[in-house]
Amino acid sequence: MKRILITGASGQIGTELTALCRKTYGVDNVIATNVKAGINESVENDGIFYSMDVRDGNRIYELVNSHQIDTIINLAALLSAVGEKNPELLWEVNMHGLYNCLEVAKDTGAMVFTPSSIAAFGPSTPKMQTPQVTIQRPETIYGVSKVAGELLCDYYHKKFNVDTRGVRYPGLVSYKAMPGGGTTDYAVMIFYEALKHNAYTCYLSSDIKMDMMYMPDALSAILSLCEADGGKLRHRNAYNITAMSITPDDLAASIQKHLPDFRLSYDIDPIREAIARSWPDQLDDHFAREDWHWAPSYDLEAMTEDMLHQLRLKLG
Ligand code: NAD
Ligand code: AKB
Repeated sequence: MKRILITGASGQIGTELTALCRKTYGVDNVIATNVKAGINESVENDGIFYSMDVRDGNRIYELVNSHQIDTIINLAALLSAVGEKNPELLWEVNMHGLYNCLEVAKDTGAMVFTPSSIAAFGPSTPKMQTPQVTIQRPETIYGVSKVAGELLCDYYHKKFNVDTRGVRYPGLVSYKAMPGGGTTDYAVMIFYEALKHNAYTCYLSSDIKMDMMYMPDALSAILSLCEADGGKLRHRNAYNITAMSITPDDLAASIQKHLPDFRLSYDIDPIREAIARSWPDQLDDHFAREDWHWAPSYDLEAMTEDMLHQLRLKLG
């Protein structure tokens, strides 16, 4: 049975991953941590939880050691939009946090899973069928941290034999926790606003195409990759994965099938618009499909139907 430590457990992914790991591996085998408490009731009260700043390597070591952790899932990070407002803090959290996890793993033998992102690509990357190995010259501090993180994980794997694993996530859509300040957040907000006001004003242009994924697929990717036979992994960091490639207009049309009066308007934010335009339209994820049987369950229509259903229950 795995013994897992999750950093950044109170965030959009961590909220749901913590619950799934507790269910899959047992409540006592999952240690949830976040920079501070008081953010997320279920993460903090339904199992073991500690305050832990990923910038504090000694604290990570202490918890990994005292709980005999064999898998560190490092989710603590600042995302693309908030990162542009505070690049220094982003570098501290995203890079030093990852470095600390890798150092602890080097000393203890733990596996490290850390997500990269479509943000690891930039305007000179091929936009369609973006290859697994290609040009990576991002223009955000978040993207720079993701490329550096991918390389650092490769280095620790080759040099110190640390079992590093990762995926390049697209924008993630979910209903349990709010997104943490990224460029793709519109794809979550649109559902809340559709149900509350039958209208949404999008900060990206109608034609901006990006990869997206529904949270259940994102979570199953983590568990599948962490359970996969390491000998079969041709890429340590990080596998391209995607579930759909959509524009705000595509998402609105899908919502209109359930809410015919829903209206989408636009008020462009030039910063997030520029970031989104610099990212790929559609990733090629065949290495993930071949190496560890990646296959998403939700397309746009299935995601829309479930999001609206779940949010109706949540919002009452
Ligand atoms: P999030 O912003 O929702 O959650 C991040 C968590 O980290 C928050 O709970 C925050 O409080 C915590 N945190 C911040 N600073 C910290 C510190 N110093 N020490 C410990 N914890 C700290 O982010 P998320 O969406 O859950 O993303 C998790 C990972 O997945 C990140 O690496 C992100 O880049 C990656 N990712 C997310 C998406 C997405 O659409 N959500 C897409 C691609 C990649
Ligand atoms: C963001 O928009 O910053 C994230 C991501 C795609 O990494 N959702």
